[in-house]
Amino acid sequence: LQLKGSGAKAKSAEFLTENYKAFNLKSINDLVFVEEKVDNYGLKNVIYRQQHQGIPVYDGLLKFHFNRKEELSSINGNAISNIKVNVTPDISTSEAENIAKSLVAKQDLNKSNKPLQVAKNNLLIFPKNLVQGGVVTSYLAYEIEVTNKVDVREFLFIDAHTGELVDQFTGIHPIDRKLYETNTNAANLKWKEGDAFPGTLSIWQQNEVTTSEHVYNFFKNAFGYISYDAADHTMITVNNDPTISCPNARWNGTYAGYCDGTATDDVIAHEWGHAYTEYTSGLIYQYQSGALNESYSDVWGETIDLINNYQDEGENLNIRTTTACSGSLRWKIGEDATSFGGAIRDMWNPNCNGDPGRVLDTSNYYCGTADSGGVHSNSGVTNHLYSLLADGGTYNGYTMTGIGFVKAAHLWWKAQTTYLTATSDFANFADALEAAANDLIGINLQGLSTTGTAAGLSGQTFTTADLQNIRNGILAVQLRTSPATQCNYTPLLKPVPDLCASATANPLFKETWENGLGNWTATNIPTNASSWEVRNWVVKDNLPKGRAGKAIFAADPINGNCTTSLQNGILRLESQQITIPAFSGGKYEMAFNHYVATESTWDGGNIKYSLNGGAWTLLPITAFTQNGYNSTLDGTASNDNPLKGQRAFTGTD
Ligand SMILES: [Ca+2]
Ligand SMILES: [Ca+2]
Ligand SMILES: [Ca+2]
Ligand SMILES: [Ca+2]
Ligand SMILES: [Zn+2]
Repeated sequence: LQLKGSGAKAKSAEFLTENYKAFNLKSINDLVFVEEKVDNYGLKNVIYRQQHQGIPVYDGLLKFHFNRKEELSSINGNAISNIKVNVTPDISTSEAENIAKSLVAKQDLNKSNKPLQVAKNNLLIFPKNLVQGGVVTSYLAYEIEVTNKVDVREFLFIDAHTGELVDQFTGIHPIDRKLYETNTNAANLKWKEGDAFPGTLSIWQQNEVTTSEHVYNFFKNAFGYISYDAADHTMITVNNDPTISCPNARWNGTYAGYCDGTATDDVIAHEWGHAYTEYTSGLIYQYQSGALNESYSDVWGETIDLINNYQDEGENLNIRTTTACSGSLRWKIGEDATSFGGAIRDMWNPNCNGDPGRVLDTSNYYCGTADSGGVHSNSGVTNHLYSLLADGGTYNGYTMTGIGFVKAAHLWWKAQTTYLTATSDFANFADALEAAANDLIGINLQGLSTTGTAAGLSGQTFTTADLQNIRNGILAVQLRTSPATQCNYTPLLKPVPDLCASATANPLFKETWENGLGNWTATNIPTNASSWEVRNWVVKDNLPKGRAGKAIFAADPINGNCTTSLQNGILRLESQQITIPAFSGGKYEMAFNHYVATESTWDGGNIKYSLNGGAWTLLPITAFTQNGYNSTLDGTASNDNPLKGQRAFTGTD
């Protein structure tokens, strides 16, 4: 897309003039320019607001993002279609305010008993259910902020025709922590925000409550990112979680759980790090993506440990200049976790715990499938890079000058939030780090703090010299070097010869997806319909590996969990009936291009056929002449995939 306009604002206007219909809008006049601004990293954004007959639409914002060259790189936000409301109110502004105040007065929120007042009142179009999901219905409503300036700050949306409450949410955003013992049953709640601290909490429980706050403050102060979902989610901890095989700790998508004796500040910040990763890059937990996921957790865990002035009494935390494993505890993970019996990983010298310090560290780089493809070992490679860049050092013939924690943390954060995707590997990470460092050149970075007080601007900025440092580090730990040779990996799908001319000239059936779903039938078959998030097959033209044409795609998302939000089921795609003529000789062959990236052995796909209306039967592995099913889906009780135990294409290259 070539935009001719000069500058971000002109380019956005040009884009909208040509493409406003893509947002389901009837007229270009439904969008008004709001502002052009520069973000905290200095990159330009242009914002438009949607209106309906001159009335602004609540959160009807479209945001245009520009890179440093002021090229349009992405657009996000909301455009609400199908607004059908009478825009002349029947209720006056003051009537609506009185309704709002009397509603809040009845809600038992005003603990401080200070007088309620209206701080804001806007007439707007309110799209109800935009946040909750489901069918969005638009209302003409007054948005009224009712506050007592102490402990009440509520946003109410009052229907401007009927005076009914359409929606309400709070504007009070304190950190919200909860601590449970053994499970999240209400009776086992041991501590919640506002309770006396430490009260009767054990040292491990205290660590969990305190470090959760450090984590919350760290991301908020440095990156303006509020709790792990960027929406101030309650941070729930379960101590002594009996469902964990001890000694261990984990983030399960809902809460951080610990065995007794594992909850030290670095381990706790590590577990929360998984939650932040889940909501930002979404790195999957497998092979190098999983190792990166693990490494991000160690990076946040140890950074927070080293700056939080907590659980550090009497420890030698000096910068390390040799590969010695003893002496300084700097860069050790879990050094205070009594049940681990010592540190479980070492970021400065991963070899101290049998983990690789670079990709071609053949005696320590893990190639197998255990531990999700070595996520807790191979994390050593990028852990090592972080420690080398933060503190400086020489390794593998390259010298890095220390850039310190402020720059290192911002570099890792920018890479994770802007560039990494669910399946990024070390080579992608190398690209991400270089791009992120480029983005951050010349920007005054926010300092680091784990307290309730932000550090403020650090005065530290990335320079082109840092970029060279980062490149040296990437070379030192060999991020762009594939482990495929040393690990003897063969690809899931091997290159195959082109089809012969006679096979392509006159096929009995052919599908290119150029006309969408066509005569195919796509269905969701959830095992548990109530928690299943519907995801449909979609025709895509941006295909993996730069392949031309179109394909039909079904996502294998990592949302849900294995207990309360089951996402197991089948995305089924059935062709029309294909009539096969009765040739007297030769054989029938089917060829298809495909790409697979699923959680290896848990999720996957296969082909079933029905002959003359008979039962659906798995196309057997023996029928394939090329690239048959690469594996079998886990058939044990721990796999709740309805296809469990079947041959399938599973995993990813
Ligand atoms: Ca420590
Ligand atoms: Ca500490
Ligand atoms: Ca310590
Ligand atoms: Ca530590
Ligand atoms: Zn972890």
